Amino acid sequence: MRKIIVLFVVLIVSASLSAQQAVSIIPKPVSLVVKQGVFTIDANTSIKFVAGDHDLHNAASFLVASIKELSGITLPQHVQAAKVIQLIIQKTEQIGNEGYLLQVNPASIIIRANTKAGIIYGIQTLLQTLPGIRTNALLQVPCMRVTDYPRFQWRGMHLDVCRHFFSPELVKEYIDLMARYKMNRFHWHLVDDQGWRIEIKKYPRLTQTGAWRVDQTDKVWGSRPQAKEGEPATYGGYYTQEQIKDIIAYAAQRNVTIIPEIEMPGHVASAIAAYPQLCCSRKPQLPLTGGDYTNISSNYCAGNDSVFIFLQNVLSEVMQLFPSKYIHVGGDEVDKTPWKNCSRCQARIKAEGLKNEEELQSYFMKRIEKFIVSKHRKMIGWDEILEGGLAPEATVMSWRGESGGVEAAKMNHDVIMTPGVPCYFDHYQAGPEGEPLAIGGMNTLKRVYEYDPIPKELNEQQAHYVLGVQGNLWTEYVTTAEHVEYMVLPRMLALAEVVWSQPSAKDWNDFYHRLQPSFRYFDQRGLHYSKGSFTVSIKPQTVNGKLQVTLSSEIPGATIYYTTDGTEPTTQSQKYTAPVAIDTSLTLNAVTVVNGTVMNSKPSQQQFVIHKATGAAVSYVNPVSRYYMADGPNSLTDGIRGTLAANKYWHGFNGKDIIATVDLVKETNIHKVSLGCLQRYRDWIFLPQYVQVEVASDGFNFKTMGKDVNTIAATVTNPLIKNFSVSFEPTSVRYVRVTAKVLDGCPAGHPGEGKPAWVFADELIVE
Ligand code: TNX
Repeated sequence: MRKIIVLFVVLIVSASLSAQQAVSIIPKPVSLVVKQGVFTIDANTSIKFVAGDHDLHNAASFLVASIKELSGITLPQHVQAAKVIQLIIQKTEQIGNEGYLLQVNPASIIIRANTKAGIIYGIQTLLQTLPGIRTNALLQVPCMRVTDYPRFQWRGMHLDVCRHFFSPELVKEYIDLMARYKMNRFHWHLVDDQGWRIEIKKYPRLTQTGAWRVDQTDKVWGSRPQAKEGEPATYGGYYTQEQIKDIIAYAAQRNVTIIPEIEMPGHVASAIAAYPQLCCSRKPQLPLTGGDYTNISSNYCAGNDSVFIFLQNVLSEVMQLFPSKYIHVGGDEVDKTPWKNCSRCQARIKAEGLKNEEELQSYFMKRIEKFIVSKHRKMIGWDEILEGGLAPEATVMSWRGESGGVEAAKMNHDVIMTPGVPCYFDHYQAGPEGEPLAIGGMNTLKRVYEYDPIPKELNEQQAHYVLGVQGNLWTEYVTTAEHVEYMVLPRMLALAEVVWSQPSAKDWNDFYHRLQPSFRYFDQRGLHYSKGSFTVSIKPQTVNGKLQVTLSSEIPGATIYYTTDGTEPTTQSQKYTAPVAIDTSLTLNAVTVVNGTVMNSKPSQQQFVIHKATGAAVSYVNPVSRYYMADGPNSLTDGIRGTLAANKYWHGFNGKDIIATVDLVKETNIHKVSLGCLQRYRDWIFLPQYVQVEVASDGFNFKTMGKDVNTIAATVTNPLIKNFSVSFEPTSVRYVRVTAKVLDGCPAGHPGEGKPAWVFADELIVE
C-alpha cells in the first residue's frame, strides 16, 4: 500500500511539473500559476457571454473558428453543457485596456477583461496551450490562473509591400502571427518608389501604372538595371479597396489596428511614373525596377499646390478606408536636390519665408498634418520630420537610432522606437554565411530580446512619450512569402516580449525554453523560421600579442564542438571549454550541439593565417574608410581572414588606392608577399587593377619586387576573394609596402558606372 501511495504522489508531482513546463506562453504573462488538472475542450463545451454584445460575439466567433480548425468541432453557444467557456467584460482595475484574467478549472474557463482586446488576448493565451494544427489528440488546456497586461500600448510590426508585393493571404498570415503574440499595430507600408499598392479611385493610374514594373526578380536588388521603353511591366500588384476593407476587419477581430503609410514627399517614384506632373521636372519615367535611381524623380514638387490637392484627395480615400487614429506619411530620406533646382519650390521658399529646403520639407509635413488633424486623425512620420521643424502634433518613428525619438520625447511629442539595431528585421539574424542574402547588418534573436526601448537620456515623465516599439521588415531583398516568414520568425516573438512583458520578468534562458513550442507550432503549420541563433559566434582577439578565439552560442545550455583541420565538426570533435590559442595557419569550424544533435546546417567557419607580419604595425598613405575600419588599424596583419561577406574583417577604401606599409621591427628574410582582396559587384567593391610589392631596410629607399596584375573581370557578379601574390628570391628587409591600385570607377553597365569604386583587403601575408 505504501508503495502505491508513493507512486501516486510521484505521479501527481510529475504530472503537475510537466504541466508547468507545458505552459510556455510568449510573451510571458505578468503572472501565471499552473494548477492540477485540465479542461478538455470537446462537443460538451458551450461558450457563454452576454448575448447581444457585439464585441463579445466577435471574440467568440474567433474562438469558435480557432477551435473548429483544431478539432473540427463547432462549439455551441449559450446552451446547457457540462463545461463552459465564459467571456466576461467586467470593469477590472490593474489590467488596463488590453489585459485579461484567465481562469481554467476542469469544468470552466473564464476570461475576464475590460475590453474585447483583453478577451482576445485571453483566448490567444489559451490557444498557445493547444496543438498548432488539427490532430487526433484531445484539446486539453492545463488548469491555471493568469493575470496579464502589456507594458506598452504600441506593439508594432511593419511590412514593406512595395519593394516586393505580397498577397492579401500573406498579409493575413502576418496579422495572425502578430495577433498570436499579442502585437497590436500593423504598419502597412503601401507606397514607395518601386510600387504603389493601394487602389485610389480618383487616381486609377497610381495602380494601373505605379503598381507594375519589369520583372527582375532573378537579379538582386542592387544590380537591377532600369526598365527600357517597351519592356512589359508584369511584376507587382496592389490591394483593391474591397480587399483592404476585408483585411482591416480581419485584423480588427484580432485586436490589430492597421496603420497605412502613404509616403511623401520622397520615395514616390511610383506615383510620378503614373502622374509625372507631380514632380519638379514633370518628365515622364518608367516604374523603378530596383535600386538604380539614375535620372529618376522620386519627390513630389513642394511648390505646386496641385500636389497638395492630389495628396488630400488620396488621404481622404485612405482615411475613409482605415479607421486607424494614426496615418503614417513617411517623410524619410528626401533628396532635396530637385527642390534646389526647381523654380516653383524656390518660389515657395521665398513666399513662405523659409530658410532652406529642410524647412521646405517641414512646411510640406505641417501642411499635410493640418489636413490630417482637420479629419480628427493623427500624423506619424519617420524621424526626418524633425529636420527643419516638427509639425505641432506629430508622432515620431525613430529609425536612425534612438536620437530622433529622444529629441521628440523631450519636446513632448509621442514616439515609437524602431531603431535599426535591433528593430530592422531585414538585417541578418545569423551568419551571414549560410543565410539568405540580406541588406546587411546583424540583429540576432538575443539582441532583439535584450532591447529596452526607454533610452537613459529620458526622465520618467519624458519616458511616457515612448508609446512602444515596432519591428520593420523592408523587402528589397525579400521576394517571397516564405522569406517574409523567415525574417520575422522568431525575432518577432522576442520583440513581443520586449513590448508586452515587464522588464523584471525578462530572462533570456527562460524565453529560449518557452520558444520551443513555438518552433513546433511553426513546423506544424509549415511556417519558415530561422534557427540562426544556433550559429556559433567566432571572436578572434589578440591577448598579449597572441591570437586566440572565443566561441559562443546564444543557446542556453548548448555545447560547442569544433575542428581545426578543415573538417565538419561532429559530437566526436573537440569540445569547446576555453579560448583556443591560434599559433599556426588553420581553418576553424564550429557547431552548436543540443541533446547530442548538431543544430546547424552549416558550421561557422573562420580562417587564420600566421605569417612573418602577424601582429606587425601597419601605416597607410590614404586613410581607411570610417565605415570599414575592420577591428582596428592593424587588421591587415591580425591573422584573421575575411569571408565573402563584406564583414568586419575587411578594410575598405573608397576611390583611393590601398598603400600600406608594415614594419617587421627587425630585418627579416622573406620571399613572398600576398594581399587578400574582395570583389562584391553589388556592393561596388572590386578587385584592384594590380598589387605591387616594394621592400626597404630603412623605410625610405623602397625597391620594387614585382606586381601581380588582376585577370578577373570587374563584371563578375558573384562575390569572390583573390590573393594577389608576388614571389622573389629570399631577401632580408624590415619594411614591406604594398599598393593595391583601385579601379578607375565602377565598370560600364554597373549601377554606379564611373562613380568611385571600393577596394577591400583583409590580410597582408608575408612569408
Ligand atoms: C531605410 S527606414 C528606409 C527604407 C529602406 C530601409 C532598408 C526608412 C524610413 N527608410 O526605405 O527600405 O532603409 O533597411
